[in-house]
Amino acid sequence: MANNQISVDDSQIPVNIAFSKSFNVAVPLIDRHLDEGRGDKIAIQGDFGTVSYAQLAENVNRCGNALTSLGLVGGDRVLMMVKDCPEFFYIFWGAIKAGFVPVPLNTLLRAKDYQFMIEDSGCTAVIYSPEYEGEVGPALAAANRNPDHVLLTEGEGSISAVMANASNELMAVPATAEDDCFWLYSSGSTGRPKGTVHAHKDIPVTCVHYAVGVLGITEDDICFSAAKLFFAYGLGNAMTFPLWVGATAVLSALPPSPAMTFEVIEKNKATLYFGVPTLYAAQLQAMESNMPNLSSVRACVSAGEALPGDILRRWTEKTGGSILDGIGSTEILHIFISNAADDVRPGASGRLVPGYDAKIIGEEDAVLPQGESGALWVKGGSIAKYYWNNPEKTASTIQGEWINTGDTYYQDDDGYFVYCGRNDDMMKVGGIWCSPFEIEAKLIEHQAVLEAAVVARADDDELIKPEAFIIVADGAAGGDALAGELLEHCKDGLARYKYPRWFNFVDELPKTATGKIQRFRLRG
Ligand code: 3UK
Repeated sequence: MANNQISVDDSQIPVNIAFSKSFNVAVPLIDRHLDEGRGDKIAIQGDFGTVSYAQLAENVNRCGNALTSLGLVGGDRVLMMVKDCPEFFYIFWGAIKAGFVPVPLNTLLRAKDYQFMIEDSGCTAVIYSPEYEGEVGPALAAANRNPDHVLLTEGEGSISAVMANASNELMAVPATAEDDCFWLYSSGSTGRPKGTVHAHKDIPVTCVHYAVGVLGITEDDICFSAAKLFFAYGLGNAMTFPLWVGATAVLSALPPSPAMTFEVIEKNKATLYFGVPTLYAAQLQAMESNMPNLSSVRACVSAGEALPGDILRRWTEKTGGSILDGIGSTEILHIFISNAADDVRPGASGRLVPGYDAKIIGEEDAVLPQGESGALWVKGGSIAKYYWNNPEKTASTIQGEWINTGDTYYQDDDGYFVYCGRNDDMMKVGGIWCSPFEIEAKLIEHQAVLEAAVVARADDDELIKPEAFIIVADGAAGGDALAGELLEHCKDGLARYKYPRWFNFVDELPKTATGKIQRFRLRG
């Protein structure tokens, strides 16, 4: 292979990957395509037009040089609050190629969240799309440290302006496959989000194991992900996977909706489509009045939360196609248990993706026999190295080659893995983490609320949403009026998917002797 950076042992594809001693992942994912004659091929397309592999490589070099010219040094973190657009690619890969560590952040977050990440990461640079000024500006103003460089993605003084004056040539900074490469923040049930540190090699490992091994991705594919690039899911779907094989990524900065996804798929003739269960449910509903032409799509993928068997059944009825549900995580970077085109089990996450290993653990660390449910631990080459600034969490989650997913699973008689829920109180809403503690804290801010508990409840489509149980303060009255007020209160201060969908006013909340709310007793 060009650049002699990575070789795949083809006797054991897709399991064993050997990395050369010096390995900067920007070389096989960006530069290799020029050596392989793909310069004129479209790497990225969308409303902004097209970007060829040659243009991509040039802009990555310009961006790497621009960051260096600002004075960044090796290992410096570059926080990114960037919408899905070509600049996301330039900044992410420019940073990696020049020896810096990009940290894409969820663009749906609020100022408080960004403030924490600016402080926690010790970042040198913050780069953001102008759309997010309303949350990023106050976060920067409130933070207890000032990153040296704060730049917009476009306009005067932006990273694009610095890039315009930078050289379009750059040699990749030497690195090893195991070196820190990029971070993603992952949310926990209590406390703060955790900077999840990934190595250079983790990207090719997910590409080989899942994208090639399960999806059979080739350079003829056109990849469209409704999940944005800042999620590990979207980052693979619409960036690293197509860049691995020289395929085309389709980007849209619009919020995902049935209309938007149908239009993008039809217009771009997407061949691989990546969604989340809530969106598949909404698409099914929209199909009642407007049936899209999905004939270009050869595989639909779902991840982020469990895909209810009924949604899959209705999707097949309506479209004639299937949906491949698979479970992935930020820590393992992408999908490690999945259904496959020729092997779909509705209501199950599927089988191990070749290259990964799993065990289900019960009391006292015993490995449980097939059929019994317990904690799912996974082993594989793409697992995060550690959590930034958080040795305790690293030690309890990552043990040797194994990582605790935090999920409860069992393996059925036929070997399929079946999801049973989280081992903590966290919930996924539309595929995005939601902490009950965060919503409770917001509710308690309201003067009419004495105590609050938030739990996960399944809606009519078997999809999880937050439900609130409230004890009102003296002098306040529960009811529709207060519920409406609390709804606005939550929408005002929390990321927009985090508000409770149901409010219950109660006289007491179930608690342990030590006063801990027993959320499991509130679940319906
Ligand atoms: C849950 C699922 C049942 C599960 C992700 C694809 O979701 C991703 O990463 P996150 O870190 O969350 C991980 C957790 O989400 N989950 C994800 N997929 C499924 N539960 N069925 C599923 N199919 O609790 C897991 O531990 O946000 C998904 C690729 C990369 C990813 N990072």
